[in-house]
Amino acid sequence: MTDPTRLSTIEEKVYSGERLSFDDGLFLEEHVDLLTLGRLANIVRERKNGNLAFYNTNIHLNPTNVCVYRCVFCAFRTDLKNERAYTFTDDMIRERAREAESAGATEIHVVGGLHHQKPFEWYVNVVRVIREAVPSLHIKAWTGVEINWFSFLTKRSYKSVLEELIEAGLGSMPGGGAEIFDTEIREQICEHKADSQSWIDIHRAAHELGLRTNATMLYGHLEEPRHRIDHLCKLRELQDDTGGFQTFIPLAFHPENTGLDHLPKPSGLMDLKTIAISRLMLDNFDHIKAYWIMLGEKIAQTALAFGADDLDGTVVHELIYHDAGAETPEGLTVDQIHALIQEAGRDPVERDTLYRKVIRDGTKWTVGEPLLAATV
Ligand code: V47
Ligand code: SF4
Repeated sequence: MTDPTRLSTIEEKVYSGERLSFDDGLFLEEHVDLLTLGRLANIVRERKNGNLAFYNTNIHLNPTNVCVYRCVFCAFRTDLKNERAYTFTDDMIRERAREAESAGATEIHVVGGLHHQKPFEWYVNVVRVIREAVPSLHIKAWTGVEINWFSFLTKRSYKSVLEELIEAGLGSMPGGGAEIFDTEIREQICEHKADSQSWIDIHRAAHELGLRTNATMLYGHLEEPRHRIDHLCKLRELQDDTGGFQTFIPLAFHPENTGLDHLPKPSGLMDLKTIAISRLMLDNFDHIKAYWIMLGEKIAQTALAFGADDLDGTVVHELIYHDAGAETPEGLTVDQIHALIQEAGRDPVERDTLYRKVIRDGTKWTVGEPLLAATV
């Protein structure tokens, strides 16, 4: 049963902008109903971002699905010799970048598998080819897991690998690969890939080089509430040190075609609860993203009242979740995104990767000043 005194202490903290503890987070997970969570998260969401709801016009590129790792939650990866295996050529990469340009995209989001036979130079080249084909496109590429792999391949430091990628045109890093930081759960779902400390060290190194990055958390598989709260506290600690994270994206697990396909998909209630608790715990993150591709348009739209202020974008050519059974369309148009946001009573703002307002004039676009979230 909910302890009313405990809840009112937490409410007081939220009203006054005081940080919630690990135990507060666990209490919210285990004892507080969804509508109370939503009401509290909405206070923080509106304090930071008012009535704005952001989206981004972007395109995805997953240049290969061949991967040396075998994360049990992944339906995207394949073996080198499998008939599903593919690897993009330079021409295919160029074509995708030009397609992004003609669709008016401001960002290309690049992640993929860790190919058994491709050296670090191949990954640098992916960035360089995009940069040369369409210099105006912001390249958000390679997760912490990929940077860890590059460092392993080259025997060079994270910093040195990142510097070379920045030189080739890397603009920021996506938040993938964080999964769940708890060691026991991580060993069960992705035993061999970068461990939690490496993921954290890589994002720290990126922030120190001036790169902005995102952070994610994969939920709804084997983890328990305490693992989710632990994950959020660790991200909050790093953000205290560097301030380099832009957005947090809770990723709902899609079991279809994975080694965990006996598990049910997280419920809508769990999706909204996780968004709300993330908003409440991550007091030093400006933005919480409801990634509509994974949540579906209906939950993503509702999430705008439960702590989220961003829907990601008009995401086309997304494979990772569609391979794992996502039934959402591969892309939404700007009109569709606007309609979703406006129906939720929010004001749509197109942002670029670095949260600057995008100003469009026919087929041309420029960016304005950064849309700064209020600090609590
Ligand atoms: O790290 C893989 C997840 C992530 C499944 O930074 C799965 O803006 C659910 O991080 N069910 C990669 N999730 C994608 C990612 C991302 C997505 C959108 C925006 C941003 C951003 C980052 O996808 C992986 C893993 O956690 N994933 N398989 C699955 N079956
Ligand atoms: Fe490979 Fe990434 Fe899939 Fe893990 S989640 S198997 S690292 S593609």
